[in-house]
Amino acid sequence: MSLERRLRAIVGDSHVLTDPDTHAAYVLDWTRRWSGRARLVVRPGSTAQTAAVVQACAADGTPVVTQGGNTGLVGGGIPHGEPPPVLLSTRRLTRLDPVDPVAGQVTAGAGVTLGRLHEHARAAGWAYGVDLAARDSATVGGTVATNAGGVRVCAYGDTRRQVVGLEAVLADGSVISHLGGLVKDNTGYDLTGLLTGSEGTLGVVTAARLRLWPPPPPGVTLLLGCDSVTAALALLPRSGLRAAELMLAAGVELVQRVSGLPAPLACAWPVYLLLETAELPDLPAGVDAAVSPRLWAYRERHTEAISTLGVPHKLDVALPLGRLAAFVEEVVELTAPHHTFLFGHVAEGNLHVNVVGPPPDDTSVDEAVLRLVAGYGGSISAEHGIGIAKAPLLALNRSAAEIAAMRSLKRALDPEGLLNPGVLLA
Ligand code: 2HG
Ligand code: ZN
Repeated sequence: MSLERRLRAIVGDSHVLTDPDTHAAYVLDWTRRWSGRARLVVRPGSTAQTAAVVQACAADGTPVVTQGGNTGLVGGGIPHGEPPPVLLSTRRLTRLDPVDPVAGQVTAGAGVTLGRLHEHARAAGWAYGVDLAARDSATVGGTVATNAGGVRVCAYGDTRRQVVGLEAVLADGSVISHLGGLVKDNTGYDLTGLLTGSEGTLGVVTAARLRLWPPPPPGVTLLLGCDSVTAALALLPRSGLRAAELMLAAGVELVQRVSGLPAPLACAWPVYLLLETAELPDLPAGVDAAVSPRLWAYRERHTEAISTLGVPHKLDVALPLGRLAAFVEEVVELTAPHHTFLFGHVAEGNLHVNVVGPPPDDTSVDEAVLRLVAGYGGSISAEHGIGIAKAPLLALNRSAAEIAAMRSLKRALDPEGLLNPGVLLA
């Protein structure tokens, strides 16, 4: 039986998309920088179907690229390479169990969006610790597979810190399931930890057991105008921080132009710091500040505003905080004369360097920026993952011994190299 017929038998005809005209939403990423071709798109509706799909693809020798909400920014969920892989969409894996009020945990399917998970947790008197602007499309599976960060890392940590256990399908179609919710469980290799952040290269995440938090009491959102990045860093409160986002004048002005929002403060500043804190922090006299939750729009609209200028080169990096200001100056110089926008989760030294100007397939600016980051002792991927975008540059951050160990793990769990080939390990 052909692979297509086999898959139709597993998931039903309406969940196997073979007409390339129906593939557009799956084979092009949000930024329009990464695109590819899929042999077909398959949308399993359960873990058992996912396992059968992976098994059928393995038997056929056809690679599988897994995709959640297609909000990734490093091409990790976009099909690539020859022969065209099967694209496995996890969006129908929408299991969402009742919140366990004793443990403060919930089990969610890979296809549940972060927005839905937040609502579900809130309705039960809890909060989920990962939040990001793409919350209504980004899925549990995608955020676990990429160990997504977002705007709450300074309060709750990254996705890895929320994951108590996982269910996943391995390359041979076997299912590993560890959803019991034990927070102390010292029984051998931490497969949950290994699969979290593995970007679909070691298995297909189908569900996760997630930690929840007591919802925080109402806080304050404030925007501060600053003379410099150094001045902004000095204003970071040492406690009670729920979010800390840095923006530069170019980005804030672009957001105003594109969205029609008014200037956020009495005058324009070179640097802006958006803070969410438990209570109003003590500020030095004379700081230009505004207080309102609506100020989030200036930050959350950066990504869409930048995309109106062209296809951005998105470089998600982290710097040691003490070297952040110097890096900002140097990277702006390095990327001139292109349009460069810098913003990000400053408490973790995480900057999003967005460069618009170079053609999408020209990687020279990407490489120059990432080499600069490595020279500063920084990370070439703070929260978006490696994907296909940064796979050739992994050695900037990881030693030959580390990469060899990663390759051994990949070979052990996916000997035929069927899962997300080319992602993470070039
Ligand atoms: C954010 O923080 C996302 O808004 C996207 O990580 C960053 O668009 C980007 O470069
Ligand atoms: Zn971010």
